[in-house]
Amino acid sequence: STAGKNCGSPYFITTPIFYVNAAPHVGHLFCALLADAMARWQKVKGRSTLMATGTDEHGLKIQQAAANHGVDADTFCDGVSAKFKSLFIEADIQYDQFIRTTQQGHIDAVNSFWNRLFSQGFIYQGSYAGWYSVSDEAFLALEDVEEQTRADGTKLTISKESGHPVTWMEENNYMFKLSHFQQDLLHWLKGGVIHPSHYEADVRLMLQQLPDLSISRDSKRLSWGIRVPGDDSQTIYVWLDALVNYLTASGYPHCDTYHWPPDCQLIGKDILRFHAIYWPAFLIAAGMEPPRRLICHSHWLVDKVKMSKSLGNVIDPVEKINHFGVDGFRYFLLKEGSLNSDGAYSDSRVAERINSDLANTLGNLLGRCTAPTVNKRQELPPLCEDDLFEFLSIGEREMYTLLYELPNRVDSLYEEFHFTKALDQIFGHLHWANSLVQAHAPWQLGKSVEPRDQVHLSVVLHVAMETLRVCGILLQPVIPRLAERLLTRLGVPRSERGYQDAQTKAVSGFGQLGEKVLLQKKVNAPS
Ligand code: ME8
Repeated sequence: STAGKNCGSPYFITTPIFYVNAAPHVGHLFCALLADAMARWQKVKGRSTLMATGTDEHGLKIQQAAANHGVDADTFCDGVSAKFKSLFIEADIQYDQFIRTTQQGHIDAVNSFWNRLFSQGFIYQGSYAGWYSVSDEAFLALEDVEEQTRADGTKLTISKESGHPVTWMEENNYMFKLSHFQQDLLHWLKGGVIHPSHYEADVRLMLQQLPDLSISRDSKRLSWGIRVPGDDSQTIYVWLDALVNYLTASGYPHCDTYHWPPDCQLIGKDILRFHAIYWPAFLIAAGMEPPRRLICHSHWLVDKVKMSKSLGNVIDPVEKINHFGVDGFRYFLLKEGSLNSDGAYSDSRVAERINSDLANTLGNLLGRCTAPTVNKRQELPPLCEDDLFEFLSIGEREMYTLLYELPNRVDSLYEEFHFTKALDQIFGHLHWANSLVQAHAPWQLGKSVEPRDQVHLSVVLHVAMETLRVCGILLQPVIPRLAERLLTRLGVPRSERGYQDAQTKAVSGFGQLGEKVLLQKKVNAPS
């Protein structure tokens, strides 16, 4: 386990900053949720965190979106950025920094970073001719585009990767000596920084052709952005501007002690090239360390195509949270979303997961162990180890012992963002505890006046409630409100909800149970 290491420096984790061309959808929430759950897990392990997110507000894509809405870019960005913030509040995303690329602190960081690249000799004036995708804000090589014939017979050139239309551009602008960094990037990759590792092969392929990169546009075409320091006629390429947000979040350039590099940068697989090539190359050029880990996740699909703002096939996360509840929706996304394969979104799947896991398995178990008819003294009954041998089978005793190793197993999985597998492990124990209760029928034992039956009852309740306590601690990053209600009902003090508490037996019990709660009510898919 990594608990307790690096207590001094915060765990620094970032999400991409999201374009404000349209309101947030489930894909954006998913990425922020992965970061939030990881940051919360670090806190459970006793480490402080710096979790940064934000909005990407400059560039042609936003300039055009504002124009289409008939409002000025400032007003437009304020409106959509606020929607991301309020989604994060609704979804209990606890960020420490929310960077907007239009804020002065970020503009200062970009200026300083540009000057640093320039003074190191990695920026020169040149000319660029090639394809550009406004939707991806990306330059594309000839082999990355193809011609498409539309239904009406007209022809259109599109990006092979994203399918978005591209336009030809020819301009004088500033170039970055990207070609210079092939060896440095290969060296960085050798450290196994890209997770899951199969994405590394994609990066190596991209590295085979590494032309210099245009990093500015004529201000007459791109006016919505940060001007090149000392040359107002050119505006900084939006990806250079946007990537620097991670430095802004760290305190750069004002603070001498900014935290660098990030421990973990989360991205969707759609923006791998920018984060695995341009970004580390910029940093190395500036004499700074590239990120320690780049975690790449897959996409949410709707009817088999990527959920995306430009396609308009998006699921509104605020609407879903209002319907399903915040914890239920968080649980579904972390249980069914993955780094490796695209996830299919469906309302009925969300309802199914909530009902079967949170209401039936978790909620029922709590109800059964805390019902006043069964748990008459409303406490964690004390346990004498010898009684375990008396009343539980070998298999049952083994499973109970494994409970205190569960935190370690879950830690290894959480650390790799394998939330699905970690939740499977946790719910494996909760299922088992339900079947233990079923098999020993405490409601029968509760009716008996025999002392032996009373001891038997204590053993079963103790083991089932310990399972709930340990699982409740481990579930805090995923379903924070529900875990809070569960642990409070169990009478677990706030100061005893950390990683180490989950690894050790509750010796003297939790004292008195808290007030009765309905943990999770059943839900229906919206019709
Ligand atoms: O690319 N499923 O912003 P963006 C899962 N501003 N995740 C998805 C998704 C989907 N269908 N769609 C988007 C940009 N995402 C740039 C980033 S960073 C310096 C600049 C998530 O608004 C995913 O994490 O297009 C993706 O990488 C991110 O949102 C990009 O959002």
